Amino acid sequence: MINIKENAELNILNHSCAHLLAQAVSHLYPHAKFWVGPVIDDGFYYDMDLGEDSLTEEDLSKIEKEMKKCAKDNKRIVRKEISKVEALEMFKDDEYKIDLINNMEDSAVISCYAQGDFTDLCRGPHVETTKEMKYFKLVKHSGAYWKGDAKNKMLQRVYGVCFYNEEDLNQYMKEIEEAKERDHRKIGKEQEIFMSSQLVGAGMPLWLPNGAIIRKQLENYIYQKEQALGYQHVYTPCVGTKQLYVTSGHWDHYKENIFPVMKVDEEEFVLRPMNCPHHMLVYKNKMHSYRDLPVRIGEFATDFRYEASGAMKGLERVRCMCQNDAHLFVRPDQIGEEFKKVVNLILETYKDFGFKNYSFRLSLRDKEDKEKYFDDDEMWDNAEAKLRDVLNEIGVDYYEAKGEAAFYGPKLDVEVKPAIGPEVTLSTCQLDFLLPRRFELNYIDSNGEKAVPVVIHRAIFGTFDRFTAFLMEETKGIWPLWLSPVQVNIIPVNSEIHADYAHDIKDRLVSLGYRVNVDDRNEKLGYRMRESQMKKIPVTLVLGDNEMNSDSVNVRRYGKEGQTPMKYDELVEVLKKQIEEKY
Ligand code: TSB
Ligand code: ZN
Repeated sequence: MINIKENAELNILNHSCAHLLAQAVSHLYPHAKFWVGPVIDDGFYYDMDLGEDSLTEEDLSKIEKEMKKCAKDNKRIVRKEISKVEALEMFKDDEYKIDLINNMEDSAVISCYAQGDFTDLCRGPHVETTKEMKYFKLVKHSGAYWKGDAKNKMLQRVYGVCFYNEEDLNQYMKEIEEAKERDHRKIGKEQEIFMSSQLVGAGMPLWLPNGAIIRKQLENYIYQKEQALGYQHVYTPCVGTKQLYVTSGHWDHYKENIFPVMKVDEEEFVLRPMNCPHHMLVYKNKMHSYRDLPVRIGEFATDFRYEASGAMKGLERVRCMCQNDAHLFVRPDQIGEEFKKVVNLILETYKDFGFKNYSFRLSLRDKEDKEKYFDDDEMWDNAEAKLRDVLNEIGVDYYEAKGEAAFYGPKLDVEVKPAIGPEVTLSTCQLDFLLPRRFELNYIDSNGEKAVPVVIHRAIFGTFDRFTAFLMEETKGIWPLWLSPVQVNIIPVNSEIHADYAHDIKDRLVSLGYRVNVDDRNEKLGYRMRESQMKKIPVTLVLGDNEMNSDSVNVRRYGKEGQTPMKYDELVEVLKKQIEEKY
């Protein structure tokens, strides 16, 4: 989808359209007051205070009509520059504008834009006349707290988008519809993958049986990969003392994301936001020689993070999550090699899942930010250069982002774009010279001296939560055979005559580990076949007399035309191959 904010012309057009929206609203709701109306990646919005009124879908159509009228009026959009004193006088009845103006410097020259009977504060620029806004649409509305703070008044936010021609608008609206269809929150509900309940708490997802099957497959997949790479998996508690996080430095650098302290007897506990401290202690549990390194400690670890209430989103951003985490304890001379192995594991995994739309971000420190990042320029420069070297050696495309590093070191993040909303990080691989020192970790080097290991924090799936969310959107809920909650749906042509045979096939497949359903309801064959397609079950078997008498099945693969007859033994081979190929 085109990024409107980054397209210079569309940016101006959409910004102008936000004013057109405000003008129309001021006609229909004379008491309306306006906060801000910025351009965003997918159009624009305007936050407004409509007093007691709250908007409905119908209201949006009415506002759109009024916007068309205002556009047709073809008023010139005129820029005026005024002083702060004049601005305060001009908007004296509008507490929102007064708030904006008060935040400007006394000597500021303030610009406003007038179109017909409507004037708004704005930096501009704008298109020249209202008539230029012809092809627009109000997309949706929602509530939004003033300044994003839940303690403030809830305003109405109206979203819209504007283009220079009808085709672009139609194409865009089509893409929005498609994005809504593959939104993991929609698929997750339809396919009973996860739910949430206010009684449990916002951002605390409950994985339903279908979701649990998928998650188990993901766990098995990555566990096997990690085993093969020499990882050792552990189980550690999802709480820790406050002191543990003071020691690690998270208390100073990450406190706003940690759930409040729980006092038990004389001890202070927190729900853990990260697993690094636990794994540091696992490493420290015994002596290590330089020959033992790397030591790779892995865990599917539940974490809790305080995420702002407006930021939570299905499984993508939650407060209770499970990381596919590992901490790799390496010698300095092993950093490059080990980092490379992680990047290759990411690439291999993404290939297996068929992901194509992702980008590597090398997240570096901001040299000026001495508060967030520990002060050791040489160490940072070395670490950053090392990651850069490996990426160049592997030959993957990446971009650099200043100020995105963790407080303990630079990292490589893999960014993906969800169906709806801004990019998020999926995989991450982070270099850390700090925590091993804070936990006083060591190993005996080749000279018999104590040396400090370097830690690589890495999560290939990120969290199972976010990975599954992204997977749902990438597959559009059409699961490959190995992940599908139901893999094979068996339909006996006659639900009495062929039912025993259907159940026999089911039992045989189940004994091989397949997830199988028999649909022997007394419904028409065509109806049951259609339903199997609608549920996107990868393999449908249709069994009639011929099949029953020859230990055969008739196979229909989801998304493919026609049916293929084959012997049961052949089916087993085909299924096995498709699972191996992750088809
Ligand atoms: C990799 N200590 C490291 C770990 O060893 C760590 O916690 N890194 S992290 O903070 O970047 O988190 C790891 C991954 O968790 C992120 O890359 C992201 O994919 C995922 N994640 C982070 N916050 C959330 C959240 N609120 N909901 C779902 N997933 C999240
Ligand atoms: Zn970590």
